[in-house]
Amino acid sequence: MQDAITAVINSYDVQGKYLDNSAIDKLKSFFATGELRVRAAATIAANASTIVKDAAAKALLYSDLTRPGGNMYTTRRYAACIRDMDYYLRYATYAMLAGDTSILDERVLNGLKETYNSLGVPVGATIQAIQAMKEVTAALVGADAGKEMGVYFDYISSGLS
Ligand SMILES: CCC1=C(C)/C(=C/C2=NC(=C\c3[nH]c(/C=C4\NC(=O)[C@H](C)[C@H]4CC)c(C)c3CCC(=O)O)/C(CCC(=O)O)=C2C)NC1=O
Repeated sequence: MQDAITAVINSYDVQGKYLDNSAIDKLKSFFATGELRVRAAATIAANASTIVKDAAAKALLYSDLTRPGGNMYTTRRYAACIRDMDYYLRYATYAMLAGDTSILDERVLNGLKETYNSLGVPVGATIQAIQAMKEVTAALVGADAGKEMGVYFDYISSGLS
């Protein structure tokens, strides 16, 4: 896993260079948003189950998915879906704190699409659920932190599509 700082350092280290202005600007903007990121992570942690529940209600419930034949039908599959949404929220929050997407590649997206395809989990509906979490989260943490979280919800969505 990388963060915004190690990402900059690694890329300059392989070139054997000191940080230039563009690297310094990247670090400055990461540090300047540090307080915002930590506060957003705390708010999300305190409201995680509400975020997942509200997003599921918005995007998934009372659709064909929850009726017989749908991928969320039966308590086991319903619970697996809600659990997956919680994974996406938790890992998007880690990535937002780190200011880097590498944790999403390594721990979430690696092999996920293949798993979903083999189990018949609908990717389109999953992306809608992730986008609903993006909206619900932004309403909770405010526009600036919401935009920051949006980067990582979108990264998961495009990794799935
Ligand atoms: C931390 C990283 C991580 C992720 C992301 C993850 C996802 C993940 N979701 C799974 C299943 C599943 N995922 C869903 C999800 C859904 N079905 C729908 O219709 C909805 C659109 C959607 C919820 C938004 C369902 C229903 C299953 C069970 C499918 C089945 O067994 O038939 C499985 C198969 C194994 C299992 O059931 O636990 C994995 C590996 N596991 C991990 O360790």
